[in-house]
Amino acid sequence: MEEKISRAIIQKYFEKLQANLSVDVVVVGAGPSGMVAAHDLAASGRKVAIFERKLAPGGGIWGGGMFFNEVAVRDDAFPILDDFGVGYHSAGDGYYTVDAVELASGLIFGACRAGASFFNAISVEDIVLKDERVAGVVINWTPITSLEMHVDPLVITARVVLDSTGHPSEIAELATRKAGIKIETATGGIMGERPMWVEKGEVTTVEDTKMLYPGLYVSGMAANNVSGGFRMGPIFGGMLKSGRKVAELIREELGC
Ligand code: 48F
Repeated sequence: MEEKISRAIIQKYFEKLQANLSVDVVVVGAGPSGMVAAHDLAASGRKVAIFERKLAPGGGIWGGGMFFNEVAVRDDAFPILDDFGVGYHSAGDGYYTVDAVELASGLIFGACRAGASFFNAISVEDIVLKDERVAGVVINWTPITSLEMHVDPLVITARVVLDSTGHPSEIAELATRKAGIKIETATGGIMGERPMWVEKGEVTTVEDTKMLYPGLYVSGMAANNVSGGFRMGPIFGGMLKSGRKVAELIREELGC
């Protein structure tokens, strides 16, 4: 019995990893924008692998606002919440609250059920850059990185990589710093997130969701950081809509 359980887990995990060595889309970061994008792309038949540094996917959702585990949305988020079966409750003045745990778990389950493969506790530590195109990611177990063990990584190739790493926009940062490439912003580099302005931030997050360089897209707070957008705190409509928009852009490129 003991051996069977271990064998089943090892076999299934390695099947999953091998099946995802080359994919249509790598999503880096399982926050709200990345998970909506992973869901939409997988639902339209694309092969999607999502790598998350932490043990639990969900990014900044779980903590709500300052650990109060509720987040806010406006009615423009309803179509996406409805797709995932996540509920919302009127708070008056056109604002609604969503239980942070229901939102995080709903997005995780929705993306899994649509066919996206989750790989948690794995960090993306570099990109593959070939012939002036981002062509994949370099991965390693998060504990290896955090314990500074000298262990070489492995590589996942992809037609498209999505940077949905949140505030630090880690993949765009790597691409500009290590590869010296110019990305699709006003300066050609990372402009840095601006202070809190909720109304503006909700809009700029979606506007700045785009292709940054051949093979590299950006969504969510990473899009804000890259293009100098405003932060918006625990309101999540912009994140969800950014994920949906980037999936549409990628679908257009991949022709599906
Ligand atoms: O930050 P995060 O939740 O992404 P998001 O979709 O949403 C932002 C909101 O949660 C919130 C907000 C709303 O107004 O401001 O902050 O932009 O999730 C990003 C995820 O990416 C993971 C990280 O652990 C988090 O779960 N991540 C970051 N860098 C890497 C990574 C990396 N190099 N490799 C793998 N995962």
